[in-house]
Amino acid sequence: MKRALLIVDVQNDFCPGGALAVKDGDKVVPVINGIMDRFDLVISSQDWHPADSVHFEKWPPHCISGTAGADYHPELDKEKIVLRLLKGTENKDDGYSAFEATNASLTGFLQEHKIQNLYVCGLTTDYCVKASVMDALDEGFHTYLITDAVAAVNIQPGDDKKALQEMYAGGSVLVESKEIQ
Ligand code: VGL
Ligand code: ZN
Repeated sequence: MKRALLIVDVQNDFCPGGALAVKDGDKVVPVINGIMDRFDLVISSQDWHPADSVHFEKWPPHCISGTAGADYHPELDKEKIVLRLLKGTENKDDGYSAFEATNASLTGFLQEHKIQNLYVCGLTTDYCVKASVMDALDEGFHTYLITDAVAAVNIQPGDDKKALQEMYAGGSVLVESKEIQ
């Protein structure tokens, strides 16, 4: 069975020094770079907000389209990324899930490429990674969450563990990067 890697929001604003930095956000980068070769194809998503989004009533402004904060982390290996999904692009749109991208259909793309297994990693465990995993399950994909290739916002301590539990209860498989052969 063919498998794809979905890299969620590995962007400067979610990494140390960024506008919505999460602890150890940058630590996912070498892990992700190290596993890309094990997949039939690699897809990324980016949070890509307009400057005046309702999203910023809940969050400090971050990942504004076209800014340096919205760029991928500079060390992320971009060569293998064949589809770049942009989400949260409208003023009234949180766009947490990569399946809500407005420039392409992730479901359509995966179906076209006969991908049944989707492995998800990136930022952030408790928002965009979780939303993407839950949508992938709803769309009928065999869905895997790579536990050592994610980092969380953790507004409340333990939000990361709760998110992992929700993804597991929803039917996703929790794997470590070293288990992916
Ligand atoms: C995200 C909070 C706000 C994420 C995006 O990428 O997980 N979190 N916008
Ligand atoms: Zn956002």
